[in-house]
Amino acid sequence: MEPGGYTYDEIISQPEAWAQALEVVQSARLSLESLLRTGYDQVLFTGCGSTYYLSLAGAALFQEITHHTARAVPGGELLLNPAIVQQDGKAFDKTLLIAISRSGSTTETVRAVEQFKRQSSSPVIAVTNYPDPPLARLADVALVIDKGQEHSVAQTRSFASMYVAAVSLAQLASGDKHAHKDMSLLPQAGRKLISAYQALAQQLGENQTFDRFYFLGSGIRYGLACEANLKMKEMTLTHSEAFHFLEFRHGPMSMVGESAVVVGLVSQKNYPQEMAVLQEMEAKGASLLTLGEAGTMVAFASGLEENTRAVLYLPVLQLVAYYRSLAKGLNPDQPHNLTAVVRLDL
Ligand code: F1P
Repeated sequence: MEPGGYTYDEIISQPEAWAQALEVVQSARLSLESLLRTGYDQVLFTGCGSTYYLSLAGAALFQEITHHTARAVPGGELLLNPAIVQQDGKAFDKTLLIAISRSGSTTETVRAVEQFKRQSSSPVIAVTNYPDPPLARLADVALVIDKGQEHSVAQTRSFASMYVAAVSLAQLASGDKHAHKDMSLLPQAGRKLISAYQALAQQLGENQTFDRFYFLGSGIRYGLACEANLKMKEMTLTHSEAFHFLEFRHGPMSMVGESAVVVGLVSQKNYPQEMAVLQEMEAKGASLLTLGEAGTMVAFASGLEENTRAVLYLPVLQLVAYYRSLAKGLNPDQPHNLTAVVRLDL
């Protein structure tokens, strides 16, 4: 396979994996609903690397639409510092754990779930792309999206498929019966988006005058900004960082100049405030890439709700990192220093 061949195929084919994610949640609906009815005080999302960022995005969305307390914690922190997420000193009596892992084998995530199950009889839902490894077997309900499986180390199709499953799960928990119909329009919106903006992603990705990227995202989009940032780091070895929109003014914008790209994962809800930050950065010399439903350089025009369509921020940003990686003579299929799964002797 030529350098980047796997990564390109995985990015372009991801709408099929989104569709399977929706089917998987639908077919597990009854068992999920009975777990969601068990009555819990908090939902904990956990994962590592990309799947920790997925946990950040999933927890924010879950809390916003169900009004239940939902938090994200890295697998390694849940394992080594569980007290930071335990309630009133009790173990996890009234906690629902949602463990996310492409491989289902990452040591910290698996060990953290094993420890959680030793400490409480609370339920565990796994979201993964591989059915056999430990995680799926440890869970009360395992949501397995095998079309998200990848050869590449950096997660693209896998992440997006698990994210769509997490959104669908949150919609189920909110009791919103209509959301599934809306979400079934996502794969087509994704295919349309990729063909409409692939050239723009290539043009930006291949522009070597840029040496730093900042990804701004707030609310349910912050975790996605962190993931887009990790793609840029993993695939292109570029200095990059993710921030909440308004946080960027409080110091980090000191780094902005002609060689910077500021990427905005713009919402409809706070469009004026978010665009104001981006316009200020453009005045300081930065180049912009704005993504959102409308009034942005990449416009989804999906007609979907804000909470339903956020996966649409990912494909173009994955492609920007892919094209930049190739332009720098790197191989996005095999990022420097990385392996597909981190296995530790803990
Ligand atoms: C987690 C992870 C990935 C990262 C790299 C190493 O894997 O940290 O997020 O990109 O591939 O592993 P997983 O638990 O989601 O399989």
